[in-house]
Amino acid sequence: APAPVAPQTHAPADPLAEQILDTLVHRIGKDAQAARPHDWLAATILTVRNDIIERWMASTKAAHAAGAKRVYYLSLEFLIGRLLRDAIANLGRTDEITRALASLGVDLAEIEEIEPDAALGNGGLGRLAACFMESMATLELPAYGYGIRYVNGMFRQRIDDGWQVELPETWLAHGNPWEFERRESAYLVGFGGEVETTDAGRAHWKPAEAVQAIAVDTPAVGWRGKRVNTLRLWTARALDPIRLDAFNAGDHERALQGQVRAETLVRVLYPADSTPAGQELRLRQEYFFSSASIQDIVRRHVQYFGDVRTLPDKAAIQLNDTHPAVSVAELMRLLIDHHELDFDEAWEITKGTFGYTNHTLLPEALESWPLPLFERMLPRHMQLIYAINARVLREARRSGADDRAVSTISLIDEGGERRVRMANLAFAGSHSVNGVAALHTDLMKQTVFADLHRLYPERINNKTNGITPRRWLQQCNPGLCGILSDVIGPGFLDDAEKLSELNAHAGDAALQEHVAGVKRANKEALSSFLRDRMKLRLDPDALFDVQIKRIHEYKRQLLNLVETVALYDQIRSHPERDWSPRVKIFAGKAASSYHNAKLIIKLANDIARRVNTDPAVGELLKVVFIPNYNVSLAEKIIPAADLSEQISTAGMEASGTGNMKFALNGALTIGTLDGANIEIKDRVGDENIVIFGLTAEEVAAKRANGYVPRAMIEGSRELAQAVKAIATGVFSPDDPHRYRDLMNGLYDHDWFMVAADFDAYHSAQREVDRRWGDQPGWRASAIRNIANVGWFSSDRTIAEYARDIWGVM
Ligand code: DL6
Repeated sequence: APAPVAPQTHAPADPLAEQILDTLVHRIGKDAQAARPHDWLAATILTVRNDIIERWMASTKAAHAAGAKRVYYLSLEFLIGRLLRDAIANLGRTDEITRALASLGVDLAEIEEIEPDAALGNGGLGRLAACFMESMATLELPAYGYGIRYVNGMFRQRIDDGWQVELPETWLAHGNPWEFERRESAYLVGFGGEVETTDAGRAHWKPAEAVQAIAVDTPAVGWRGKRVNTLRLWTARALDPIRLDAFNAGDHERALQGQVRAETLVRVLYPADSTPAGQELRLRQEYFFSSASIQDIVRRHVQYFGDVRTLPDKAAIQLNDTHPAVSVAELMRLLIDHHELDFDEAWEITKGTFGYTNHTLLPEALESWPLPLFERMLPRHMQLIYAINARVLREARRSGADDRAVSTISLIDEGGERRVRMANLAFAGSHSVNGVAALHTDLMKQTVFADLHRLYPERINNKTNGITPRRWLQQCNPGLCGILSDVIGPGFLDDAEKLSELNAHAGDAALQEHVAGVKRANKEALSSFLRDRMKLRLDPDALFDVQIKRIHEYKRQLLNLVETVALYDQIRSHPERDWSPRVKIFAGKAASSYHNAKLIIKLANDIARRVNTDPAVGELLKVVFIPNYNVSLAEKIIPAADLSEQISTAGMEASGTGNMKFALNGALTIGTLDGANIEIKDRVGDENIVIFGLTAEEVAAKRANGYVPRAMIEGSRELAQAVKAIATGVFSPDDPHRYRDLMNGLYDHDWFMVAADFDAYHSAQREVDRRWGDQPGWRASAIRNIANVGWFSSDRTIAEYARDIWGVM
């Protein structure tokens, strides 16, 4: 535990310091002498919160008074990370709070570091939702995020002997001063049971089981505190938290069973990320949060506007991937069974209200549920899905679709075990379906949604992702931000596209020197953090080459590792060459059931152990796998990166958002023509990015025409040697066969084209070495990256959603 902060004994003169002290005493119940850092953190948050609450209430009132249309962003993940720094920076109060705390003998930076990282997401999709919350408040849109308040969230990753170990994340252990439980906003969510027909001929669902969803609200503060929106996360409670009859009869477990079952719903974020979930609990979670959210939205609408039929005029609901797709059926159920609308009218309202964002084309990640499971858990929804399907298929037939097209459009997958296709449900029930980068959107039209696109050609549109420049530049890289302000003025803080004014200064030697100075300071800070945490010594003058993201075969950490082995070999064979020292940094979590991803983590650690202790390479090459990648860690690593690895198999990374964060912090990208890399390249220019490898089209053609990876491997000396070294246990002498199957996979099928892209990647890395050797050129490129990626601000993305999909701007 962190040591107690040395207390200041005299009374502070600063009124804000007095407020913090007062909060410490009266809300936390400690005095300055007894307070530990966590107490100071809570007291600071509670004090700042007062300011936020006032703005929050004003924002809500203003939206009501204006009768404004509201945006509802439904997402099973919100990877919000820490909130204190974000909130006070957006309120413009960082200096004032730093001073007040200092007068109390407390260091703001120190207490910020102990704020738990709210890890309520897997990766890009969840972090995007968090950036969107901030941008929606910044653009002053009345918006709510809806999700689940996971008690443990994403697992905490520990690395034991190189292997990933998953531990529960206890982010709520010290309480959560940011949240407000709203007991009055509680809804019943049913499961199972049967559907009866009433005397009036209406369907009446009688669930076998019900839990209570209770709202827990967290404020989302926009830039300059102009607006504060609500992130409403649901927690679950049993209707009867303790069955006293059972308890008194001595059956204590049965007495508490209902509560345990309810709590299970909100315990962990199902750690599936592009791998098959297939678990009943996941479907229960999806319905639980969708039902509570839709009930809340409809209740609010009826309360303020009276007539449920005006819903599309006053509410825009965005489905963040298919996880909340059951909301389409839930809204239909409420409109038909509770508000007594007929099917046609309900269907028009539903389509007018929903928008759906697709985030992946990986077939295994396109959610579908076994029909018997779905029907057992949600019998009324199943009836409605059949009715929706009948309507959609009629429209398809009328438009001339043949049997093949009808079977891919169907909401029910009839090939093999019958399954409910959630993407088709979301597509059918939405007036807008968007991809998250230009290539991804094109591929949506050409592949998974080709037939649905032919049927509803107006529906698919692109909204290239973005990131909030507040967290990903201003807060994580204050040094760089200060320099940019000095050169082009602070206008870019309000409009990130103004960063382009830097282009005129990219060749300025003094600016290059300053930007490089900040980068070096950030690399020193990261090195010192890693020295404390991992007992590792890194050379801040080396090229910091970084790949941090979820571990997945399509993201190709393996390509990077195989190339690292090839480089290691070459350095040893040719020590006389002029190698630029490199630090290869990896971090990321693997889904707990994803064998190969976990093996790739072990491989990174095995390579690190061997390379880092080999005197033949000395400081020329170091390999680091940093455990427990999360938002806070990204905030430390990204500002220190020189090179950003965005090397997915073309056509497989929907967008990527890490690519944008690195470029904004002055790293050059080495990447494939995939996802948003393409749009980054278009903006920063070919000479400021290093692109390599097959295009999406070439990957598809290779797969279709019988790709033979063995021939590729045997045809490349570097690749063959590296693969052989890994396969024969050079890096795993304790278990020489550990990587045999992983390497055989490259020989036999190599679905992710590691072998096919290896030579191109290896040459691209030598091109990176060449550019790094020309430091003025590298620095100018770094500045051009910063200057030209302002467009990737999530403010721009949200403005496009608001204008084109939600109709609120
Ligand atoms: O759109 C956010 C993010 C993209 O940047 C990544 O490219 C993409 O892989 C990720 N998709 C998912 C898919 N999960 N599901 N379902 O996380 O979305």
